[in-house]
Amino acid sequence: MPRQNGYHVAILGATGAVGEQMLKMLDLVKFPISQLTLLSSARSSGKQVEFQGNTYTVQEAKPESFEGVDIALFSAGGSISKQFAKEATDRGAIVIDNTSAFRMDPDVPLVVPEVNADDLHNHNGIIANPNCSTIQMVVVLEPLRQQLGLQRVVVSTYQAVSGAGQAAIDELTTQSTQMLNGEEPVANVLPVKGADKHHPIAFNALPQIDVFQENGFTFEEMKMINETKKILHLPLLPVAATCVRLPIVTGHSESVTVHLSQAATREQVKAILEEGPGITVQDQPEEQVYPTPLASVGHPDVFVGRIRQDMDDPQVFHMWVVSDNLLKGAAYNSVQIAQELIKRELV
Ligand code: NAP
Ligand code: 3JN
Repeated sequence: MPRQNGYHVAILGATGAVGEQMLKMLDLVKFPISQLTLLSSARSSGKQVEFQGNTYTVQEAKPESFEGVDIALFSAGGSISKQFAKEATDRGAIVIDNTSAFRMDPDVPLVVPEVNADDLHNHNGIIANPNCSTIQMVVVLEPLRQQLGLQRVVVSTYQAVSGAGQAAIDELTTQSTQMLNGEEPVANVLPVKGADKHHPIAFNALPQIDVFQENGFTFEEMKMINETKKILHLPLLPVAATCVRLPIVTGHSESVTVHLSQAATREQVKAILEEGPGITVQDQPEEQVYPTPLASVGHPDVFVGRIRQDMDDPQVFHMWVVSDNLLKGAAYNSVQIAQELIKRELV
């Protein structure tokens, strides 16, 4: 039975781009909250945050901060998750972690509720929320996997700067003004915080998200490849990804090419996607109806359009997949996981 008086929820990283949206999503779904604890670094400690008519004071995260917490939503970066996850679970909290710290750990379920909610039953205190680019793609792949089978996936992403946090949003704004004023853009954050060299993102496209691996793929690309296989329970599925950052504030877009296990028609694929949970099909190209990142902002769904059969292979389909990276890609997916835990009496 869900608890009548609700749950003690903590947000670690409450003052960040994702943390802010977590609060909005908890409010949107009317999450049953008995107590709310907002945590950050010492920098934001003491900051006041409004939620559902009450004012909360953000506190610096400490191990004791998780005393009595039922559900801890983590979104402060991988090293902070590693520092605090055990502190939280030892105190009885279930951690829903938005970072890559535990995603590929075989003991940690990696969950997109529309795809693999049953994996939640295997949790040992920590549940991982996948990378935003992975989430919106697997929501679309799963109904195709179920009905037509998957043989291969090739994706190119067009990612917004909010995926790289508040500092990247600020950098795009500042650089855009600088360039429109004819000044030299100052780059400090992208493509990777703390790198030796930075590139301007304003009026640009950066074919690097996160750090390069020895195989020439970036870590973001490897996250998409490895996480997709884990979530779909298809360890041998060939997946190739190219991840690109664009000067868009919010809304990730993806050009996805899916090789199905059998031939299908465009109408069949469209009908399957229209029935898919969490998907909104926007596909009337003759009327200029297709998803765009700007229109996706503030909506929890994954949008799909431009569905086309390949010119040479009737088993291959191309499509355009868009979602608000801070919502379904991060905050909303985490809150959905928390709702599923309650529904399945796992908390
Ligand atoms: P952000 O805007 O930079 O916010 C970072 C948050 O973490 C702030 O609340 C910050 O608090 C807090 N923080 C930083 N250092 C901390 C520390 N030592 N102890 C406690 N809190 C600390 O970043 P964001 O975009 O919200 O992303 C945060 C993390 O979420 C990322 O690093 C990533 O791991 C994950 N993320 C996941 C996805 C996804 O694809 N699912 C998407 C985006 C982000 P202060 O205000 O005190 O600095
Ligand atoms: O860049 C994006 O659009 C998504 C970025 C997500 C991100 C940013 C910093 C660290 C992650 C993530 O969730 O994969 C991480 C991380 O935890 O590795």
